Amino acid sequence: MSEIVLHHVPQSRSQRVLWLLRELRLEHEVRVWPFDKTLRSAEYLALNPVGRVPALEMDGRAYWETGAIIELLCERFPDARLGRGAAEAERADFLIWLHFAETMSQHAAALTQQHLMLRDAAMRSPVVCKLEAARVGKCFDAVEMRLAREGTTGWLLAEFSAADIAVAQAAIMARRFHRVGARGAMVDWLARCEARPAFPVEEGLYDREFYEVPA
Ligand SMILES: N[C@@H](CCC(=O)N[C@@H](CS)C(=O)NCC(=O)O)C(=O)O
Repeated sequence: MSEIVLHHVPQSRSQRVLWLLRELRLEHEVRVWPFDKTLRSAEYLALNPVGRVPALEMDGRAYWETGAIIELLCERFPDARLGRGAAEAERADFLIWLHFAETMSQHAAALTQQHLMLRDAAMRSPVVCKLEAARVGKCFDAVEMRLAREGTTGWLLAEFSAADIAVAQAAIMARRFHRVGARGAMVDWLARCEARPAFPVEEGLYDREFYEVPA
């Protein structure tokens, strides 16, 4: 058995950790969980006490929270240069963008709940869907501004890093609810991210490319 085990739901935030493990070329096992109450089973709560993915088993213990797992993996395997250490000039930007992924994901998660989890249309709120989708758009604007900055190399930092992994995966979830549209630098960056050999192409959670705000 592999010493690193990722507990995963395809197309969810745990896709970020899977992508990072692949970029780091670490041997790992993936255990896929259904996106349902199974995540609240005693077996799973022992890995993540709030019953969310990802959870990562490593060093004989379980870690949770995507941002924390990404930081830990980058620090544990620094040769890959996917993180930025405390003494590095890019440290602050690395942390800001890595954790900004969660800001974007919160909107994508709210929209996923509205469009996919609330199966009865009467339970959905068009107002919430519209507001959350608009907030995704503001997040996309911030990414576009960063990627189109002067002297850009086409990545969030000077070179590809785990910040690109985190934000790109969040954007890949979020673009099902707000189109990236004419944000040209972001379109090119997403294409570059998805073309990386380590990018895990997945299906499972979403059944549509795009979810319109319900009428
Ligand atoms: N901040 C947490 C959020 C984890 C999270 O909410 N993951 C979602 C999938 S993207 C989940 O497991 N949802 C299941 C649920 O809410 O029941 C992290 O980044 O790990």
